[in-house]
Amino acid sequence: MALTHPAAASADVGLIGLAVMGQNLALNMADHGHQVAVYNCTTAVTEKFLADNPPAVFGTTGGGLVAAAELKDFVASIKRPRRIVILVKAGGPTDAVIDGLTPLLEKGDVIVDGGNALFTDTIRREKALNERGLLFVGSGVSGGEEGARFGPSLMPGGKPEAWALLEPIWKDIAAKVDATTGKPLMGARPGQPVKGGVPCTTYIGTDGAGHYVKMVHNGIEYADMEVIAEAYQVLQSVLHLSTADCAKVFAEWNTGDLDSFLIEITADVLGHVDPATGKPFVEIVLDAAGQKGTGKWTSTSALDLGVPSPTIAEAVFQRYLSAKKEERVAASKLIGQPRAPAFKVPVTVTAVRDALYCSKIAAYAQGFQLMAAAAKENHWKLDFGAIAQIFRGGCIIRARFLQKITEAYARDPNLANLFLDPYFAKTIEAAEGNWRSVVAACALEGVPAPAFSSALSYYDGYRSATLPANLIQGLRDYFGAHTFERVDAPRGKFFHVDWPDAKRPQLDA
Ligand code: NBP
Repeated sequence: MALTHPAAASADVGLIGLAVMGQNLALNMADHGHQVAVYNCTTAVTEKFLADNPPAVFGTTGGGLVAAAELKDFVASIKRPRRIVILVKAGGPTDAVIDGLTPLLEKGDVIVDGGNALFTDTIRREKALNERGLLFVGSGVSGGEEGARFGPSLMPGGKPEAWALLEPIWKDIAAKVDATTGKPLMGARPGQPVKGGVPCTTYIGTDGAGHYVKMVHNGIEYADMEVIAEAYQVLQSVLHLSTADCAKVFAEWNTGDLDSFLIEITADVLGHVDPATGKPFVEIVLDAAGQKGTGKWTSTSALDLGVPSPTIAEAVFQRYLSAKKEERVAASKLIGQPRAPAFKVPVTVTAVRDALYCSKIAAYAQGFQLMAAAAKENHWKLDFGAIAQIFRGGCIIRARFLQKITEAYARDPNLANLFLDPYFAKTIEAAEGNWRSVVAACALEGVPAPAFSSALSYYDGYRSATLPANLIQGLRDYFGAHTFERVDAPRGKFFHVDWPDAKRPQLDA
């Protein structure tokens, strides 16, 4: 289907990048009554997209698609001030699209980057575009293909005047949740607008705030998936459940506090049978996890800001370890199986559930502490209750328990850590014994559970009035004269001991 010239200034919004996310977001906007001008670098992709989605698809919604083969015709077809959403590969491709677009735009137009950009890139791009009189929004888009099509969670950052231009469309297309319960709401059929409800989008903050929050969302997602994978491994390796029985356990868990998209699809994936072999699908999938880098970015940011986020980082490291498949296979032959433990710690399915839930709370506690530190560093005013609420619908980490986070920040907007909120404190108190039993059983039986155990150590470290860092300070003062503070002197006053010189050269070596 050859593309014709669209009428000048006829489209409400433009969208560049017709891969998975772009196509689905364009259809979502059209479903909500918007005329969407679309453009893709490879024109054949645009032609096929239009052919696959003729005007009849949108019926009487008033929405639809127009397309141009040339970027200048695409730009001319959009009403001013123009709103142009970019959904292309993050990094170089995003810069290339912005560079091509900028000379064609006019003062007051807004570019919206919906890709997974690194927040520092977003800050740089916004500054450069603002200097040219253009507006820029870096918006996290979560929910994958299905979310983009029927309601994603959207995390926009930029100038308030840029958000004001984007807000009506973003609120139309975002997932919706019930205002009181936070439960996701559905339309009468997929694609049909939801009546009422709170849209899963809110203004996050200036410049890179939206992409920062999306990055931490992804870091939490890594941890969430790792703790689910560890629960599956404990069910298999410690409790010796079949894959089909594991699927049933996850389906059961999905009816309680763990009710979430990821637990629901875990039951589906574990229950799926490979048609070619008749085996459970997961048993034919190679155990080498991939990644696209947002978990690493989150962990790097945690290291940069000095915020302990071990469970998120462990999730990233465990993916790296999983990817070393051949080395692990060789090591398993050389090192062999763990020795039989001197004693056993009894573990139940409920104990595994508790370990999963507590570890998940720890990962979210880390993610929210990280966002708080970044907000301070970057002068963003983040509303954590609202952020937890926009995660309730549309996105990959959507979960019933996020409502508890919203409620926790309603009780105390300055909450230092989720562990300090009465609901979470009580929940962990009730489940702590089971959490410890699972971690102990894994250690005794040689089953790796790095997220479960690092989350527990993080919890124990956080609630410890004293840690052995006094010894670390003593050692640092010994070999490097790094000084130390005293427990019986005011904070910020530093001391040093003249250690015996004789031993210092040996330690330095
Ligand atoms: P991809 O990330 O696979 O990007 C493909 C798109 O980028 C195509 O439209 C391609 O055009 C375009 N593109 C490339 Br590659 N280089 C280009 C260039 N130099 N100039 C212009 N266009 C270029 O697509 P996606 O999976 O739909 O993701 C889009 C964005 O959304 C990414 O930033 C991604 O990280 C983010 N995201 C993805 C998901 C998800 O579940 N997939 C979820 C949330 C966010 P072509 O057709 O001409 O090659």
